[in-house]
Amino acid sequence: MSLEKLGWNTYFQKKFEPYLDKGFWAARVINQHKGNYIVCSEEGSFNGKLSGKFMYNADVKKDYPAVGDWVAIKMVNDTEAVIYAVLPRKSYFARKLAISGGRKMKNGILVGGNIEEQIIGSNIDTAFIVSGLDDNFNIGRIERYITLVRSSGVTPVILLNKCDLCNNVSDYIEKIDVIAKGIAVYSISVLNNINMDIFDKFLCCNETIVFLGSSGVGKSTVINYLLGGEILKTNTISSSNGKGRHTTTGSQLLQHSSGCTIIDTPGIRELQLWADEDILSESFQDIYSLTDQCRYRDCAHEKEDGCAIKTALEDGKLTIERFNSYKSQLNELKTLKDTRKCYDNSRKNKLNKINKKRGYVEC
Ligand SMILES: Nc1nc2c(ncn2[C@@H]2O[C@H](COP(=O)(O)OP(=O)(O)OP(=O)(O)O)[C@@H](O)[C@H]2O)c(=O)[nH]1
Ligand SMILES: [Mg+2]
Ligand SMILES: [Zn+2]
Repeated sequence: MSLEKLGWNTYFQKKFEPYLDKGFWAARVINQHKGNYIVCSEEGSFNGKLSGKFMYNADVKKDYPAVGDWVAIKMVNDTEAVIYAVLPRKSYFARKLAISGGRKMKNGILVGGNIEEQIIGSNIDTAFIVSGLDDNFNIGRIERYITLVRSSGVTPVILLNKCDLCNNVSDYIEKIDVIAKGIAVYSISVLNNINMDIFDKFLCCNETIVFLGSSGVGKSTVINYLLGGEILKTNTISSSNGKGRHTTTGSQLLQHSSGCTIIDTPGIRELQLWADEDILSESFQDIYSLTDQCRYRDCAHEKEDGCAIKTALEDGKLTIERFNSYKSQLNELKTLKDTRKCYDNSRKNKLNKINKKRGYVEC
């Protein structure tokens, strides 16, 4: 298997230089379950385990290999390898993950407890945000995925699947156009083979594409179609509540005959954002350009005279749903910033204590 067909390029080549001529091989993580990894290299696939030193140095979840990562390995035998390092990521998606008690949901945001970044997939070029044109359609959720993708510097593409179940597709596309200016939107039906040729331009050698979206929208079904076989498990939607059961339980990287790599991800029930507040100026460009026109710089967009947001809401140029989505994401990212600060401080204290015990001096 050539490394190029796994997505290798000059960026990773450069990052691999410290490992060259030292008996290391470059490999890509294609599957991960707890402490077990499957990695793929020029020599084939191996079950990978982390080296003792790696585990000793890894501090937070983000330090561990994730699907899509390039790693430096040494082979033990025909089937096993040891992972020594993760090469710096070109891009990655992370969501907020609760890692300890004391947390609760408040207005849809996870607050309290300790949190960490959980990586869903890495080294990605294009992200397909999939939504079903059935009961699943939720504009607020698509807006959250857009923020997630944009904050990773990856190109988003919106896929509205199951257009066979919908007779007013153009209404949905119009709704998307309002929230996703400049992002390509396609309606498809994988079961009825409608518009499936849109993928031709995305399946390029050396590129990595990922499918994101809630459970049951058809991510694995689309990937099976592209791969030309029933490679991934898919499932019918439970008839009682119209919601998909979680069929895919972990991210997985697959290879397409074009040389493109495709990552399938599990549906996320409540996507909790992990990003900096600044990213909202991209996801909500329309709102930011309105706020620039408010008379007062510190306008709270409530009762102030000369508030451009208020005028746009009255004129129907901005919908209240869109404005509420913006406020809720802003609130969530502000809360995340505060929680991260507390968490980083407590981690720093813990590390200092450990280092003192080991005899290191804090500088
Ligand atoms: N009507 C219709 N059903 C579809 C279409 N695409 C997928 N489905 C059905 O949607 C259901 C869920 O598909 P999956 O591919 O398992 O969904 P998923 O997004 O991978 O779900 P998770 O793995 O749980 O995240 C299956 O029963 C599919 O047959 C489509 O274009 N039209
Ligand atoms: Mg799936
Ligand atoms: Zn205002």
